[in-house]
Amino acid sequence: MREIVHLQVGQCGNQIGCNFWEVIAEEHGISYDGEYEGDSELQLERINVYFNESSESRFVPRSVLVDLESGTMDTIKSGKLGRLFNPNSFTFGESGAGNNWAKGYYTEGAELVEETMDVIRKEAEGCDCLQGFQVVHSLGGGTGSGMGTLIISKIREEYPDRMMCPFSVIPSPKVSNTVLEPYNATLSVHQLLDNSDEVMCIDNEALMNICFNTLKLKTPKFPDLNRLVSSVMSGITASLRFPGQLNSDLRKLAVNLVPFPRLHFFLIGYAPLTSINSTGYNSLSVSEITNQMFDPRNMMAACDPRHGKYLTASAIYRGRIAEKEVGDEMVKIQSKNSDNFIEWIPNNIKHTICDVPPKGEKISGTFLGNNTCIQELFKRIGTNFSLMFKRKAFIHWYINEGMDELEFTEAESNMNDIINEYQTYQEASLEDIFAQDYDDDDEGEEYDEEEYDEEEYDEEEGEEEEGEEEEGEYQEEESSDDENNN
Ligand SMILES: Nc1nc2c(ncn2[C@@H]2O[C@H](COP(=O)(O)OP(=O)(O)OP(=O)(O)O)[C@@H](O)[C@H]2O)c(=O)[nH]1
Ligand SMILES: [Mg+2]
Repeated sequence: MREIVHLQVGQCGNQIGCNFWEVIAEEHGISYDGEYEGDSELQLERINVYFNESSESRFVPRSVLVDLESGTMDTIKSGKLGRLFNPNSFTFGESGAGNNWAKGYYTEGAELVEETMDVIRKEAEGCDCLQGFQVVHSLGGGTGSGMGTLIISKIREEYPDRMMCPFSVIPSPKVSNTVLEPYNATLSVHQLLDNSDEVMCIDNEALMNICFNTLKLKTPKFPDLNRLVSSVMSGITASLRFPGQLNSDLRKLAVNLVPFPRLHFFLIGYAPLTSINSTGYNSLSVSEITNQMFDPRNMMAACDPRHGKYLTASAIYRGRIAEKEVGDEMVKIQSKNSDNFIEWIPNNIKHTICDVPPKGEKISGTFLGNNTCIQELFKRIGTNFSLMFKRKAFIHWYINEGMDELEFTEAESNMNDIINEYQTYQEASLEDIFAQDYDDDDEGEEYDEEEYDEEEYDEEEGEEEEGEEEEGEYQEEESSDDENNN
């Protein structure tokens, strides 16, 4: 089995993480006591991707829960999921990171990280064929961002060939008004650029907009935002958790979505978006679901895909849907928005169908896009970072934890670089690429470097995936068994 180790760090990470477990436990027929009470073989077929089966045939989430304050953990333990998690999978401190990334990365977090790594190692060692890690955390506070990215870098060191897939919550002044958030988020993005393979960007600003404008909630709270996140997380992971027409894993997802190693920050979306009261009342057609999925209003990052270009995209459908119907819709949406797709990556939308629909819906769609407009998100944070950093405001809090000011400068310029890279690819036309092939000496430097990286990346990912894509469905299903055995 291709197992995933899940981590949830800090308050936000733990709140969203628990929502995720609630949703997937229900989808797989697992009670909050860890007993199987389901009614379909499909629920158990790939259950090992996220759950360990204990000797008393209890199903236990392969989850590591971390926070620098104990309050979050106490709430979980006394809540409805309290008995679901393994008691040994909680690691926590007492003092918190007080919104300070440096406390999470360099001081308080560094003290706890070895204990956490022990728990992670134990989970990883228990796996038959670990495919990778997913981490849920916020980039705005101190623990999820600082300690979260510290854990990510430690995992990268120990498991360099496993996939790292963070679900990162991006701060917005519309949701919280902590002044240090642009610092914490920029320092985190600096880390995520190097140490992760695919980042699902969850932007609190967009979640808030969806709650106001689409769900018509007057005073949205975290549970409302988190319900949106758990729908999309359940959608993204559906093709990993259930057998489907195309079996999928974290690496295949990345191979198809990431054309250049640094450009791995995804726009995610979900359809149908319904408030809790109207779940189950609407039944949409595949065509309506598709249109909603590609609608900027359904995107969970406050960036407009019409301002950028899709390098790649992936659509995950759930429910009993015919392959042909989805294929037709994909062709339609791509030709309708052809200006929006980069011309030098042909066939850049992939789709998968998972037969099992989410609870309360007949069909649903989850969208993953690698769109150059994600730079708008980085610009929003980067601008606020620079405003404060110019005057060195609040820097002493970080320096006091032993951090060097140089790290701020590096993080700022790394963020600017990634913005420029997205912009360069957005503007690159087919002609530029051909012109560049013939013109090695001037101007080509940046592309050359990227091309080199890309080749290296392909090699690492192996030829198997590439071959599969071309050979189509049957091959893919067969070869996924091979993968399980290696
Ligand atoms: N969507 C969502 N965002 C949250 C939630 N809780 C906190 N946030 C956001 O996360 C950021 C604050 O991070 P937290 O996760 O509370 O902080 P932490 O990781 O516990 O770190 P410290 O408390 O500073 O040690 C802010 O941007 C909040 O808006 C949540 O349940 N859902
Ligand atoms: Mg906290």
